[in-house]
Amino acid sequence: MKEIDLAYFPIVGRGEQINIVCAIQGIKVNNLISTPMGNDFDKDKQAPFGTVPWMKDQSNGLELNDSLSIIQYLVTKYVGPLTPKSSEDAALIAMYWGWVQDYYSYVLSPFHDIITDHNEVFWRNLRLTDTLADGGKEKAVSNLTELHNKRSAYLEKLLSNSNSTTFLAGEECSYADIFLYTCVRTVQHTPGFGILRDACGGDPFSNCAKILKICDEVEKIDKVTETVGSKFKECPI
Ligand SMILES: N[C@@H](CCC(=O)N[C@@H](CS)C(=O)NCC(=O)O)C(=O)O
Repeated sequence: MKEIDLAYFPIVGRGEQINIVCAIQGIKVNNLISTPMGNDFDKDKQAPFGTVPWMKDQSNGLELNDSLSIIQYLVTKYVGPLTPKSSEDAALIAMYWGWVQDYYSYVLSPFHDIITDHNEVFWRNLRLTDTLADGGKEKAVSNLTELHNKRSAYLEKLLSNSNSTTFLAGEECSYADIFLYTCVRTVQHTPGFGILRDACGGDPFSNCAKILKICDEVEKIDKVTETVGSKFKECPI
């Protein structure tokens, strides 16, 4: 039985990459909407770290509460197109996924606080004090826009300098490409990230031809577009 319960929020965030990975690997997903946005799952009581994504494998009861551990488990346990072909590939894919995870944590997540008007100081790692304390929302948007430009330029430069491959770690799409894709399209299309698009005068990735090309390649995979549907336009973030 290839079936998991997956608790997350009704946003693209860190959850949609897992839905896409499952669709490609042929794993059925029972989506649970977590508090505070739904009542299928209480992240503060049921997730050991108090965060989502959280998953439970129906076949063996394994519970995981971290997105990288979830994805690596799924592509290793349930062999399919996204299973790395060698130890070297596995390491490179995890490294590129790590770039996206950092970009998410340091750029997208603080933007979420601004977009959703979140003002609880101890929400996560005092990040509100990093981005909002000195100068308020306007300064925070300007700082985060600069950080977005810096972080995306590093990846773009690496991709431009390295041998040109279709995807991040070679000729085959990996779970890192999928997370890159969901984050880039979130920034380009979701209503909430209009704030970053405005700050950039249009597409925040317009100077990132290599990154955009990879996203276009990911989008050619039917299971990706079938899974995502119209979420980039409909989800707030
Ligand atoms: N390292 C974790 C980070 C998880 C995380 O911060 N999740 C956010 C949503 S994307 C969350 O649960 N925020 C609510 C909270 O921290 O209470 C992962 O990648 O799974």
